[in-house]
Amino acid sequence: MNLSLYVITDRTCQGKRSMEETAEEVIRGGATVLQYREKAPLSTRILCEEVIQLRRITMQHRVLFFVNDRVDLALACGADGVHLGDEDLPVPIARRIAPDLLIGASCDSVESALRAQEEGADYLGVGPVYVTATKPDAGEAVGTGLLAEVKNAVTIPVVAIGGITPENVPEVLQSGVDGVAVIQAVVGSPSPRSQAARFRKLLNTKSLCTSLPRNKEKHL
Ligand code: TZP
Ligand code: MG
Repeated sequence: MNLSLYVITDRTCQGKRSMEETAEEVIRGGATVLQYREKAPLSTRILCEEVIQLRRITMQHRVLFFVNDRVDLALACGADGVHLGDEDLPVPIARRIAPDLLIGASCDSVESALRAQEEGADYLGVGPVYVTATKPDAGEAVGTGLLAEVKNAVTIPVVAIGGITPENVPEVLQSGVDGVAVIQAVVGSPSPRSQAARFRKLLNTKSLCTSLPRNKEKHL
């Protein structure tokens, strides 16, 4: 499972590009995961149509596709996984509903990381590492020190998130994380494709591949 360049969609950052075009661009640039994240109050029908489109694109390019917050939508489109935070379904309940989905959990401390691992999460999103304007309620920046602490405390893959740019990627990678999750620096860039390629180059993805548990091997 290659979580190294984990790009998250954001309608408010993508400018004039459509969601589908943005997805194609970032994947062509080298994203290894696409996550659909939508915070606007759109109908479930619209969200469903969008995730189906993005699932089709990610299938074509053989990259992982995760849906933020919504287990129902992840199942509806046949996504590889779902990413859950504190306000979403608890990991054990999501696991019961969707035993074959990969489940990611958001964490901001060693305690919450250990709890999520114990509850059965397949990977962790830790942050915000740096100050970010993209998620106003993200809380205080945790810094790269916490990334290293979490990485040392857990055995599942860890993805850093929040304010990550090509400039700070080297510092983030020093913590030993398995990948970086990015919105603004890729989706909000004038050229999402070349910006993704720039990240990809800095990430040296071979060394960041993590093996999957046996029952999840159908996911790349
Ligand atoms: N969760 C923690 S920070 C964040 C999310 C979704 C936003 C990341 O966006 P950006 O633009 O890469 O800082
Ligand atoms: Mg959430």
